[in-house]
Amino acid sequence: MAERDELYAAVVEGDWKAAAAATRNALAAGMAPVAIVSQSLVPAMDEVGRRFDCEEYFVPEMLISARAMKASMEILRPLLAATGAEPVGRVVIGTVKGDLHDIGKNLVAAMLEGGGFEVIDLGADVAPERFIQAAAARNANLVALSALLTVTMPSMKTTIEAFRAAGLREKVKIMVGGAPVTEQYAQTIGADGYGESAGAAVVLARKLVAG
Ligand code: B12
Repeated sequence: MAERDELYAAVVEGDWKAAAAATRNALAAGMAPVAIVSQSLVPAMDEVGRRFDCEEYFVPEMLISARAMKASMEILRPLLAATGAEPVGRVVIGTVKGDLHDIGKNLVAAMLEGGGFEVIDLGADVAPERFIQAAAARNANLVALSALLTVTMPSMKTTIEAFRAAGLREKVKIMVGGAPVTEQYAQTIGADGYGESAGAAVVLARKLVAG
């Protein structure tokens, strides 16, 4: 579909104005907000990641693509949230303490919103106490932790332990992800699940809240 290609190209090229315009065009053409996220934004950022891996793109290109994705998300977010239906679950999400990477976390948050979850996004560099405070205050049933650095992966473990110490571990399911994180690591630190992509995060989140 033309609108989809237009947005995909704008994000890959890092043109935030074109991304915003393409998003509006896609909506005007009747595309559902969630389809715009899953069919254009996520594949576009996957492509950006692929170009990065083969050294066609470097950090600046990655950042301008992320900015274009954000410009689109700013238009989509209120629409994703306003579907009117009771949320599937309430999730507190953040990148763990010491870690400033938030591009992947933002994609996961967007996909969860698109998947019908109420998302409380705490941003990046989030201390365990903030996760606990937000989960308790908002009565969340899911916590999603992101880490992109091997040195901040232990912050995931610290955060899970802090939930246990606060007596809240049984109240929430905790899922983890981020490029260096593995299924095995998730099990080692006592997480309830691991997802390797934003799409996988939604499938996992649904499974976790279902029981
Ligand atoms: C962009 C980037 C930055 C940007 C971040 C900007 C931002 N706002 O996020 C900036 C320039 C700030 C940065 C800084 C640093 N970075 Co950096 N950065 C990257 C880079 C190039 C891309 C990361 C990214 O956004 N990927 C794209 C997204 C879409 O993918 P993703 O994050 O993996 O997320 C997907 C999945 O993992 C999953 N997912 C993610 N989170 C979650 C959570 C849950 C719950 C689930 C289920 C799934 C899930 O879903 C996402 C979408 O599908 C990577 C290299 C790479 N190829 O990964 C290095 C990289 C992560 N950085 C690295 C380093 C070393 C640093 C610095 C220490 C550099 C320095 N010396 O200053 C600093 C650290 C700053 C800090 N304290 O955090 C290393 C980490 C090495 C390691 N193994 O620890 C990498 C791997 C580069 C490298 N090859 O050396 N970085």
